[in-house]
Amino acid sequence: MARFLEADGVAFKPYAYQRAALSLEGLSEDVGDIYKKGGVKALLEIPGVGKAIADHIEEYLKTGKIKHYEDFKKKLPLKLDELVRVEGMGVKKAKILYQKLGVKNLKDLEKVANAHKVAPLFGFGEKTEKNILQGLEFLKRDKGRFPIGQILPTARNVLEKLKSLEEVDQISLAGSVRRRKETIGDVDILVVSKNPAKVMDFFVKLDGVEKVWGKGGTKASVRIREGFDMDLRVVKKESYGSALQYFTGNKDHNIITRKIAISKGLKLSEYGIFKGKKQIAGETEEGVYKAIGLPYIEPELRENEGEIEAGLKNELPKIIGYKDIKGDLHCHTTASDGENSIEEMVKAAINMGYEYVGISDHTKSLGITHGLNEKQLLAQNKKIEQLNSKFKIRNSKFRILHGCEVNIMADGSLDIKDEVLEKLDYAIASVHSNMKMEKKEMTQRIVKAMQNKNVDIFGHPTGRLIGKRDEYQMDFDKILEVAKKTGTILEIDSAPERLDLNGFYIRRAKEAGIKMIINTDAHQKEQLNFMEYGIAQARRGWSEKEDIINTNSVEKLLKYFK
Ligand code: DGT
Ligand code: CA
Ligand code: CA
Ligand code: ZN
Repeated sequence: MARFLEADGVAFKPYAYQRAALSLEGLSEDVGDIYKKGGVKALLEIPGVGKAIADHIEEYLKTGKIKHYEDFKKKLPLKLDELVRVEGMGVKKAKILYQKLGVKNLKDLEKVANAHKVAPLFGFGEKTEKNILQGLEFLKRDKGRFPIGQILPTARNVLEKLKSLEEVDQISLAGSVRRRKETIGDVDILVVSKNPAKVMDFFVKLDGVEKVWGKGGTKASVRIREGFDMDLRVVKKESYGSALQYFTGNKDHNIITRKIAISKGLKLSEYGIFKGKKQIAGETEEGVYKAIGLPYIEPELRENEGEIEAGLKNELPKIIGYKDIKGDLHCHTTASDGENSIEEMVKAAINMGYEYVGISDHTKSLGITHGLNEKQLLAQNKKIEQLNSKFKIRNSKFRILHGCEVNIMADGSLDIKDEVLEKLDYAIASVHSNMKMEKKEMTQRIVKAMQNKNVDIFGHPTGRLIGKRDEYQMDFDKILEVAKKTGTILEIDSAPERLDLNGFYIRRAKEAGIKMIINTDAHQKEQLNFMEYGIAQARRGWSEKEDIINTNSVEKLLKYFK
């Protein structure tokens, strides 16, 4: 709806629909259940959902359709969702390409761009055409994989449903989801049951299953409504550990563990570890690793990136735990493009069990987010001071920190004056514009920002958007060197489409002795829950608690800032 309204040039409404969509995505409860319990009135309590949108939701839940939306689709028969996935292709461009060249989908777009028909159009040009072709290339490369943030909630949902079955004795996610890889091909689930047939039947008939690719005695594979596949395997109790080890992977990790078993005169398979015909391990994963002389290896480390060698030498890191984080320092509020007030974000942070939260709205040069100027930042600072004094009066140790997400301009300067940044507890500096600079220029730009004594954190350092936009060109080694020299903290942004830094870069940063912070970049209170995705990347990057500064108390945390 947001896209169609935008294509029609309607003001404000597209934004309202987008906010509502974000809000619905972030719900922990199914919107159908909310409606069943409380009707339209309950829908209206969802942040960002007003009367018109609530009515649309009701219409959809009742009829499976929204007439307004169907009308739009008839008027503009485009695969808009698909087309706007191409970086640089907005809704308005898509509409023009449809009207002038009849472009309806990605295939058409590729055809006209290759035929050089896009550049001559008014408002397009050579550069846009080139960007479109690049964007199309990118999409092809990423085909068929989903960001983990899109997968994990649904996978857990299915897991819960299966768990409710009496016939399910043990259950776990396996495969790349269990390893918390940033993108997932398909979801693997492993079950122990004495009645596999019953579990299989239940699985293929789950609400949301659209296609059954196959169903055998102990294995079934389905496509679900969200567009991805799920594999379910049922094993016997005595094989659960070895099957879990096998189906968690990754493949290369498995190949090495098998080789080690062979070198010890053993055979490792998904059924267990065998000495001749006798099974000596396999009921638990710990037992499997132990039998081949290894300590337990956390799933996030199982990528054959040195974890087996480290395990053999007993030098595996003690990676950060999912409960080690004490606060979130990248939070947007209604002051810029966030969905919730400071008070609401604070309340949600307290509910997460945090000791502190940092408010970091966008700054002025990012117009579309209503970024704050100096005056507004100072006013916000006052407000936060007042809120903090209330905590003190109530004898609460909870603390609100005040920062901002300041823009790094093309020349490396910041869009907020130093004398104002100085007054805040911290500043995150991020690149949000001019992302197609040459490597040398971009590196210089970031280096200059990190050298500013008011820049404490470098936000979402590589700028990539999963499946949408490549990282910008920069010399990461140089960035690490300057981060070290200037004491700049690198951010691990947990937003599922960012995961930036990712495990690969995190490990390099750790090895360079750089401290990091895991933030969510939340634009609404529910998104504080993204934290686990960032922690997962930190774990995949071999980070320990000491590497991540927001595992500390607020006093110690503040010492890391310049
Ligand atoms: P994905 O689904 O592409 O995100 O990645 P995975 O790792 O979940 O891969 P998937 O679903 O094809 O297989 C699940 C696990 O099963 C995989 O991590 C390791 C194991 N596996 C699959 N094929 C093989 C194989 O040919 N050899 C060995 N040793 N293990 C395999
Ligand atoms: Ca998989
Ligand atoms: Ca699979
Ligand atoms: Zn940002």
